[in-house]
Amino acid sequence: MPTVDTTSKIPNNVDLASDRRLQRALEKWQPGFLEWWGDMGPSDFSENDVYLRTAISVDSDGWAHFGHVRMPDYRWGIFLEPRQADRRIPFGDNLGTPAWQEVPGEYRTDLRRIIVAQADTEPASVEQQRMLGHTSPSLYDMRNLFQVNVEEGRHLWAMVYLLHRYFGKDGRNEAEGLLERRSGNEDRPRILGTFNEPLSTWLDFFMFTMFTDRDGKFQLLALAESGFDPLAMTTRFMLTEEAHHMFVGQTGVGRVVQRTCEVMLEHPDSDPAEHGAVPLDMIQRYINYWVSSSNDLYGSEVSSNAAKYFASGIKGRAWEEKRYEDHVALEGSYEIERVENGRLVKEEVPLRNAMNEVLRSEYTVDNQKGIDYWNRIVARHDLDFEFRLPSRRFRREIGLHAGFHFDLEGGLVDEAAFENGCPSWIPTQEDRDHVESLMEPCLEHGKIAGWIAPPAKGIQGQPFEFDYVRL
Ligand code: BYC
Ligand code: FE
Ligand code: FE
Repeated sequence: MPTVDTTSKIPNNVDLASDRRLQRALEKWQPGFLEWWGDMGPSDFSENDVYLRTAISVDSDGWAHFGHVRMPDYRWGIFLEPRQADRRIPFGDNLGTPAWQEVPGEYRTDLRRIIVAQADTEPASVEQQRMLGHTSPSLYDMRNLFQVNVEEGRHLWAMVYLLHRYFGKDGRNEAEGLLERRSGNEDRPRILGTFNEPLSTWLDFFMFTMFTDRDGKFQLLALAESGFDPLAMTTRFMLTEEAHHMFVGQTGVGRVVQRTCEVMLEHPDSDPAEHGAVPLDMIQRYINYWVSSSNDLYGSEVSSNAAKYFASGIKGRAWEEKRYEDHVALEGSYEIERVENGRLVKEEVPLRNAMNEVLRSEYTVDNQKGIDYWNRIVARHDLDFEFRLPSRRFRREIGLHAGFHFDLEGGLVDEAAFENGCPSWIPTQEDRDHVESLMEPCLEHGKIAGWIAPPAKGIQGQPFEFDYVRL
């Protein structure tokens, strides 16, 4: 792997300087990116110094540099994990053959489609989050928001590099398209559903980084196994950055729960909402909303696309090499449930066709750990409440369960019962109004808004009072 070049216009460890054409093409894309960042990135705060980590190498220790920078000066770069010598395709029909260093013609369309879908989510999330800086509950949180934003910008760079380097003119066109679509726009929306939903409060932001960035984790884990080596190497490095995004979500929600518990103990006889906290059942409704939306991001339970991706070696399972023995997956089946004649029936489907559901199952296990973490916070306060994950069938718009109605436990219900249940299952307008009413910025050093507890510790050994953002 060439050494890391942090001084050129586009920092990289892919020896960009040796490929003048590619370098020029990316340098031509760069102003468009910066213009997009100016228009659609964090609203305001572009003149403020923010305590950010910047990727400067791919060594497992010391890959990041921490320091105050203005966001527009962030060094967005291209970093791939070092290539493993003699890497082989770890699954599918091409199992054991040398990993591809260039795109095989027969898989070109599928690979491009996957890379574009992945790429599209990155700027989409930045667009969704662009107004949140104005209502930050603390400087610490504001810094975390901006950290997530600049890194999603870098993930866009990671995918655009692949498009430019490996997909010729089509790839360059797709790279342009990524700067043209807009989250929530009627005429040119982002590709996947969740990435068009508004993120109007910090509670939504924490839920999103907990549950939607976690879809990112699992999709990236599946792509990190890819037989297309450059995709595997770039997603592996993206995963190291992703961990912090999910930390922001899990601890963010945890701190909201913590604060609510404190308020409940202080005022045992009244509604915590009256004291500026978010009631636990309201938090549960936000969980139900974002989990169900994010569940759709895995696609249909039975998918010939997924089977094809697995067969060709483009997209594997999470931890494919480490976790599984049978990497061909032609034998064996996977049990799914589907509605037939008005009731749920179990059905065995060929394993390859169920790969979306296999990934969604892993995701659900990971989600449950977050739920358990929040429940431990409640239990520490001796309060009687338990958070639960909604059923995977709840509120689905993609896949086998779309078009039917299910309750939180996954029981089939009719439309009337569903409509009846919704006010206690997903945030109501009153819930949203309440949470929105709490979104008063708190931007003094060492201070925090009343609806959330301070973090257990600061960033990179700094205290909570640190000047994470210089206003
Ligand atoms: N919304 O066979 P099916 C992240 C479409 S997040 C709208 O079931 P397939 C991040 C699908 O495209 C990770 N449409 O699906 C997080 C197909 O359309 P066409 C993002 C949807 O292809 C936070 C049709 O429905 N990465 O990184 O097996 C912040 C039926 O297709 C949706 C990836 O997703 C939806 N939710 O699987 C920042 C990885 N779901 O072709 C970043 C790349 C499905 O019939 N993507 N459809 O028109 C993929 O691997 C696959 O495209 C999917 C879908 C898993 C998304
Ligand atoms: Fe990302
Ligand atoms: Fe992320």
